[in-house]
Amino acid sequence: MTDLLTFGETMVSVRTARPMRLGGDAHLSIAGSESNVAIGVARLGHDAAWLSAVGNDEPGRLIQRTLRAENVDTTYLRFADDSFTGFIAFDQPSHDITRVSYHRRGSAASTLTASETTAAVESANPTLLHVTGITPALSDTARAATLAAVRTASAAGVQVSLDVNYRARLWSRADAATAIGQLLPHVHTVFSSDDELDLLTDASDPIADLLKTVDTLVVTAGGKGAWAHTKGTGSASDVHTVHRPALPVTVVDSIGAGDAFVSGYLSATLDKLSTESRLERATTSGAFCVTAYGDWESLPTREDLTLLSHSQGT
Ligand code: CKP
Ligand code: MG
Repeated sequence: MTDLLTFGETMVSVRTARPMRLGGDAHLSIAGSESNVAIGVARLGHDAAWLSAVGNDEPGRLIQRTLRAENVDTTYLRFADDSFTGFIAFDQPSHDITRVSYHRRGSAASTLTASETTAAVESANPTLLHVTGITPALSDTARAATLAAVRTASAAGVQVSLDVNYRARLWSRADAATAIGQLLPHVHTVFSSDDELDLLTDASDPIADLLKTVDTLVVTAGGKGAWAHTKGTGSASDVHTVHRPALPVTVVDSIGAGDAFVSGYLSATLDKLSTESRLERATTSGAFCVTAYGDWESLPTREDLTLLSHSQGT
C-alpha cells in the first residue's frame, strides 16, 4: 500500500544559462513530469512510488539515485539493456526564453508495457494513481500501458488523476485528443491548462461537459490563478467552482510549476482536505517552485509552504 503511484519517462537533463552551442558550464540533473510529482508528494510527507524504464547506463543510475535520495520508491524501475535513457536539453537563447530539445524517441521509457504498469498498480495498491498525457505520446506500448493502468486502478477503487501536459513536439493535438479521450472514463481528477481544454472536449460548455465524465476538473491559467470545478449537488448542469489567485512572486523558472501545483493538490487530497484547501496548497506549491531554478529541485517541503504563506501575509 502506498499513497501515490505514478509512472512515465524521466530523462537526464543538461541545462545551460546561455545558448548551448557556445559551450561552457552546464548543469546535469534529471527531468520528468511524473517523477517531479512523485518528489513533490514525497517532500510533502507522503509515500510515493514511481515506475519507469531507463537504459542500463550511467544516466539511468543518476535518475535512480536522485529519486531514491528524494525518498521516492523506485522498486518498479526497470533497467533496459537494449535501450537508452532519454535526454532533455534546456538552454537559454535569451534571459526570458528557455529552449527545450528532446532526445527520447525509442528510449527505454518508450518500451513501457501494459503488463508492467498493471502489475505495479496491483502490487502497490495505491490510494492515488497519477498519470500524464506525456506517457501515451511516447509509443504505442506506452499508450496501452497508460490506458491499462488507469482502467485497472479505477476498477479497483483507486482515485486516478491525469495532467493533460500536451507536448506539441511529441504528437499532434488530434492524436492527443483521441488518446486522452480514451483515458477520461477511468479518471476522477483532471488537471488542464486553459489552452488544453479543447483537447478534452469540443462542447460549447467544456466544464459542464467534462463533469459528465470526471468528478473534478482543475484548470490553471498562469498569472490568473486556478479553478477547481466539481459537480454541484443539484441538477446535472449544476457546477461548484472554487478559484484561487496566483501568488505574486518573482518568477525565476516556470518549468516544473505545473507538477508542483499537482503535487500540492494531491498532497492535500491525501490529507483529505476540502477542494478549497487542495487548491490553496496547489497554488502555494506552484508559486514556491517558480521562485528558484530547477524542474524539481525547488519543490517545497511543508515548512517551505508555511514560509511562503507567511511572507505573503496569509
Ligand atoms: O508542465 P511542467 O512544466 O510542470 O512539466 C515539466 C516537465 O516531463 C519537465 O520536467 C520535462 O521533462 C517534462 O515536463 C516533459 O517531458 O516535457
Ligand atoms: Mg504541466
